Amino acid sequence: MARKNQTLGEFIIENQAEFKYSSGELSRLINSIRLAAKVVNHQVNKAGLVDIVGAAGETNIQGEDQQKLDVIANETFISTLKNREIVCGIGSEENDDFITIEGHKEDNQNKYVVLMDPLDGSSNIDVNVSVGTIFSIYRRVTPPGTPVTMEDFLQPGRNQVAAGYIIYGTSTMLVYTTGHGVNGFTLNPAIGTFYLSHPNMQFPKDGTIYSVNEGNYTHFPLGVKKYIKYCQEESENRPYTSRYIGSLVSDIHRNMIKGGIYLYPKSSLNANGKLRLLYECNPMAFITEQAGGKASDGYTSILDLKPTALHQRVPFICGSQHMVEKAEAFMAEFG
Ligand code: P6P
Repeated sequence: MARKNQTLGEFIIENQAEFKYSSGELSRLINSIRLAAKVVNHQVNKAGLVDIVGAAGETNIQGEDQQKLDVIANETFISTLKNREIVCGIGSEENDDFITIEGHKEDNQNKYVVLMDPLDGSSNIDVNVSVGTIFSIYRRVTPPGTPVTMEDFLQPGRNQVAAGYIIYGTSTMLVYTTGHGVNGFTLNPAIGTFYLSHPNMQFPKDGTIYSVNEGNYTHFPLGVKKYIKYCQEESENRPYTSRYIGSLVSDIHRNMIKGGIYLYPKSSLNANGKLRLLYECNPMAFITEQAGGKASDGYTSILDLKPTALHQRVPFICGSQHMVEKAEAFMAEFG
């Protein structure tokens, strides 16, 4: 039961019975993410003041310049998760391969793998636009005590036991689900405590906001072009409002509160779209569905896709159920 202004710690304890595995494990998992989120929040908030903004000089597997905060966020979450004796492996946007965590005990009985985008939207950092962390949690499928394998990471999104995001915006929020609805917690930075501010978040079934990078319009499939024109034409509650921050967490968080649709479709420039299935689309799809919304690649539910590679990309359409269904109808008819 969610009570307004409950702390995240109280909420986890009062709701851990819902978690079908050992209650203490969930608490330790979410608590480690909570701690890392506070550390990263502090770094993000001071980015403009200290020379940690701007490219770290490296590039990640995506071939994107690694911003210094990307590196800091990645290292913060990895070290925090390693020290909790519960995670046996981590997959991150910033690491080419997955990380195996041996654990301090002889027989590593750690049962969870975490996939994450430690700082999504990082290109926005040096222009002071909100960014986010996205995480996805699975139980390993290979036997505890043996080295974690790629099979433990390439699970369909339907298998997630928890997923969430942290949005470092005008306030810092942690939003997550363990399969029993979605709850949002806002950080009081003065005392470093997350308070339940958005209990039982629900995606409105309809909305009037569409989020897509229209600069790619000419490269989109015909069905996507037709849907965008549908959003723009005068009729009943249209034209819709176009809102695109260029930060996945921010765009979807806003749409979940106000109603709306986010699209990153395939195009002649990106045959599979841009977003990564394992640590962007799956966790955001789990949250979206738990909040009553819909998420697909235009044809198949994101959560039903069978992953084939750690960093694979998929087309992503996510948001208010009726808006996603309308976009899917155009794509079914026109491709
Ligand atoms: P584009 C950020 O790089 C990101 O992964 C998402 O956060 C965001 O929605 C999208 O890419 C923006 O991509 O091509 O429109 O700049």
